[in-house]
Amino acid sequence: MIPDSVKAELASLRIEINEHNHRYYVMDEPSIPDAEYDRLMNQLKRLESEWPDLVSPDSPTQRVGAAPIISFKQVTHEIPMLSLDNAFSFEELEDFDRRVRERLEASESVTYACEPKMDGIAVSLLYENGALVRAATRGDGQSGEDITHNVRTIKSVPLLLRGKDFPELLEVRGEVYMPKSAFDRVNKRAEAEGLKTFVNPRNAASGSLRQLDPRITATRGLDMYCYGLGIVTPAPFADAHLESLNKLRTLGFRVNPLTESACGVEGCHAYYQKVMALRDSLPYEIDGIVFKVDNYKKQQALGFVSRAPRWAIAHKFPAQEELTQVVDVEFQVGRTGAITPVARLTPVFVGGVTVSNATLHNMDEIRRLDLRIGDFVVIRRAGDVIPQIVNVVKERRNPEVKEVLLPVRCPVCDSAVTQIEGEAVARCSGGLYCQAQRKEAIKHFASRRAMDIDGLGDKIVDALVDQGLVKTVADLYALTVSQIAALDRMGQKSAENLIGAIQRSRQTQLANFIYALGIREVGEATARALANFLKTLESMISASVDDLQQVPDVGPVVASHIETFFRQPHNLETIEALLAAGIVWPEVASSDIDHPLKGKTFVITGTLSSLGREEAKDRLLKVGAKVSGSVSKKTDFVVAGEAAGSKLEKAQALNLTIVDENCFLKMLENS
Ligand code: JCF
Repeated sequence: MIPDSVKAELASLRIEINEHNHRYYVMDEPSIPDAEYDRLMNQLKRLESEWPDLVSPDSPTQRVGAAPIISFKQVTHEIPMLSLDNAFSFEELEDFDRRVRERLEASESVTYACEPKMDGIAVSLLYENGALVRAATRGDGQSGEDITHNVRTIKSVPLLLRGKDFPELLEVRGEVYMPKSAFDRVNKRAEAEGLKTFVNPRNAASGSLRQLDPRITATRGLDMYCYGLGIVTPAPFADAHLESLNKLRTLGFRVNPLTESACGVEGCHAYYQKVMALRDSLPYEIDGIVFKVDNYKKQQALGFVSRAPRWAIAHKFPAQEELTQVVDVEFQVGRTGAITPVARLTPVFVGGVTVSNATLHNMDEIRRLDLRIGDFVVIRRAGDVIPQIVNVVKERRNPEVKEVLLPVRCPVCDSAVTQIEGEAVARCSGGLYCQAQRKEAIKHFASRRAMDIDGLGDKIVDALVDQGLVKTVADLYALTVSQIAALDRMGQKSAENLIGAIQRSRQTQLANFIYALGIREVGEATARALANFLKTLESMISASVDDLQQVPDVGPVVASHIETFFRQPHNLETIEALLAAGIVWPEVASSDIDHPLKGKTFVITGTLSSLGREEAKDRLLKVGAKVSGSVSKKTDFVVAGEAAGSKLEKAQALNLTIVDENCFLKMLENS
């Protein structure tokens, strides 16, 4: 006999935990500390292990995944699960709206429900008397696979409906998806374990739902947004779509908060633009917008054509993935001699631009992809990130494909290519003898945050090196106006300006000079630390690896790069020539007081009115702070200027400290 007190405690614990789950996973508003939640959960687990007969599939303890199943059962959808017609342009959307109005004989604008189109897997959830009894994939629309065991592990899917006001039989449909953060985590783990990675979050969601063992699914961080109904008994549930979604919210379902109504095709178009601008900052992938005629009577009047309703359409965004062919793989030589394979592609329009090259990073990446020249590949460009090759379409490989081989000699200077055991990158051993490395070294030397030689662009550096006018960075200071004026597309005036900029660059700072030398792994922050700590160039040149490691942030690897650099006679000769050319810097102040912002990481977003972004960055680096381009949990402060955009939103989402310009200036002064 089970005591009533146990039954009562179990019931009350389950209700309480379900409530916290709902607040946390559906509403995004945690109501109690994690520790308290864990105590409730542990108490429930303890009772259930004492009274195993009382474990029910609705219990919140069952989310971690029950025992594996043997195979998937087929289920028939009482009401078919439809797909959506697509529109690929505003014109096609207008055509859709015109057809709707004609069929409805509507004289006024139609009210549409708008929502992001999730890039996931359509799933049906069936509730009997408020309890989840079945979850199924869409399949072919008529019948799909029973995936109840896996869907139970998705924390935001209610196992029991909230409240009492629900129909006896209720089928809710929606999209199960993998958030971008979960996708990154899952793939990182797969890579670390030497397993196959997923190509995109959609495939990852699909693969995770099609597991026989729900304990695996439970680790995949899946989530779900609900967007519609299937069978409902007794009907009706509501009079209109948006009203239904609101009712679903009260029953405990997650509905996309960006869902809203729009008036006519103009309203739809504005919504499309708005969400497209948000696309990259959303924590999940979407591939368009779904528009639905809101009113159910009107939906009914419009009916269906074959597999899709006439009352809904998906307006697709430009694709972020496309198929193209690798026509060649070439090797580029960087400033430090790193040899990087670059795929030359048949040009393809993807993510809003035409892409004809994609970096392959290194030979390991080529092996990982198993890529051959001539292969068809999926390339992906999301937001403003550089295009990536996601995978090779092996099915389309023809026998003529060629293997990619690492060149044994540098494609630019013919020096030997070396690869250190255990390192992914191969390098040209030519050093500054290699024209490619020389060009990159000069471009780096002249760059804004190094010697800041305004007007010495890539094309001019290429020409100066190709014509033999400049062999080392010191040669820049011997250039004459007439030599530069003689270059292609260079006028007298711009030649004079460039010579002026070169001369002006002789007044510099020790930190800029050290950074400009282009020592491996000595970035701006390290250069500044070296300057502040060692004070003079001489002490840096004579420092041992041990001395160098006394400098903050300098570890054994960087220290040995620095030492090696100063042991090369040609580097010392170049430095001597630079000093002889008149490069000077003020003595480094000996008062090295700690600024309160030292070591803090900043992200600057939007426009600042009283100082440029570069200047703001300079001033932060001077006090020992770090400046990053992207917002993350590690960011200490986000400086938000005028018209700050997605970075500000992300900072708000992460609950970071956000400061305005005034506050930022005060922080800088406060030393
Ligand atoms: O987000 C989606 N992928 C999505 C798919 C959203 C919807 O509102 C849908 C859908 C497929 C069919 N609605 C229907 C009727």
